[in-house]
Amino acid sequence: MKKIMILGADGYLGWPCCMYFAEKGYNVFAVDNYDKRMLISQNNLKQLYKTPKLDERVALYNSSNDNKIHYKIIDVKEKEFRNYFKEVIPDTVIHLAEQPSAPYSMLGYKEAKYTIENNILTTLNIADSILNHNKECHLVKLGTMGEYGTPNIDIEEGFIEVNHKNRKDTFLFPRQANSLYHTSKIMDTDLLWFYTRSYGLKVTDLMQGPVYGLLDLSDQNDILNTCFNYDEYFGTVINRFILQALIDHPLTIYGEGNQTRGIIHIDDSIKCMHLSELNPPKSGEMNIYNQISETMSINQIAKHVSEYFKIKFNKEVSIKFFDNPRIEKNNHYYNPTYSKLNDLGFEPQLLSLESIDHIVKKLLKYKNLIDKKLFDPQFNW
Ligand code: USQ
Repeated sequence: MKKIMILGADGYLGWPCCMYFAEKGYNVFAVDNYDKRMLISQNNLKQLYKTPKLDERVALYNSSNDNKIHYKIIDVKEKEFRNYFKEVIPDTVIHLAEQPSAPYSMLGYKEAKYTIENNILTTLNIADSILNHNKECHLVKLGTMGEYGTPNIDIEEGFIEVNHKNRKDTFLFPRQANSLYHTSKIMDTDLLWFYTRSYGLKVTDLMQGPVYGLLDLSDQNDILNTCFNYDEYFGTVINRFILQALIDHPLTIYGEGNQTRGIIHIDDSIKCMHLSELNPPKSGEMNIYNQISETMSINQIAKHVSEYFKIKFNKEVSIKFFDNPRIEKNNHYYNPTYSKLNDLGFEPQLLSLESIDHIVKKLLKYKNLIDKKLFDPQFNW
């Protein structure tokens, strides 16, 4: 059995990833240190429903599945991680153990420092553990489309060939992000590119857009659902809009709503990680994939959500435009290339009435738990 270590296993993507890879017959080693739970409680936020901690989830999962998940509660940037890596010697590491919120990283120096330290030092510790204990290990690292920002040229998949004064070379595509969180991801990419070209590591860096939805594993018990954030820090735009519409709260569009992003359903996100796992680069090469299913402006997302609620519930969804609390371009060119995962067999599901319906059906029973105080943005950066 192939050994896969999933870091950040208690998170929105991490836990479904553990179940998915276990179902596919991998030997799964789940790692987390509960930092995300700590950040949520420290900032008086909450998730839509409570989820059992990783140790309980693993016990629950293992009680009804033959392929058992292993787990360890440790901090990926510390020495215990290196020891665990040495003990397991994984074939693949999926690195999701980062502070994932752009607004959180911009709150102040403490939050910026936490984000930069956590995100860079986890990545460094993983790269160095691979280098010292199993150079054949494939690192699949979650990056973000936000690393590129919104340049006024087409965005390539990771690299660009530059022709300068009659000489040519290939470089990482220019990156210029809008938050310190996104900037920490740029630093990760640089660090991993260094390890790849200098020491021959095998790295896949996934430039993912905002994710939405809940994973659909056929026999998944509700208690094994992934966590669901909808606050202004840890909730992503589509998940927030769906919950807002469910309780007749206006959709919170920041700025004019013309900012455009690449989006992806959580099922697709995990399928792409699997495809990446199955197609490691050669030693010394770095695969960079733009992991999105389609691009859409925030206004278009709001339109899809509104149309769904009109058709299914005969509800008029209202919209409230806020002065953008973020520093980001409101109107911009956006044309990313995203074909490499499709070449590997990825068939994206798009945001549609059906996909929204699927999410709404899963979340409807939690409607009374939605706290509308978490919707309007309170923090400007
Ligand atoms: N937005 C609204 N209204 C809201 C929330 C967001 O208009 O209520 C807008 C934001 O201004 C932004 C866009 O929606 O332009 C996306 O915001 P988001 O909160 O959904 O996503 P973001 O902060 O960019 O970060 C999320 C994840 C992060 C991941 C990133 C991918 O939290 O971990 O890396 O999506 S990307 O956006 O491509 O960089």
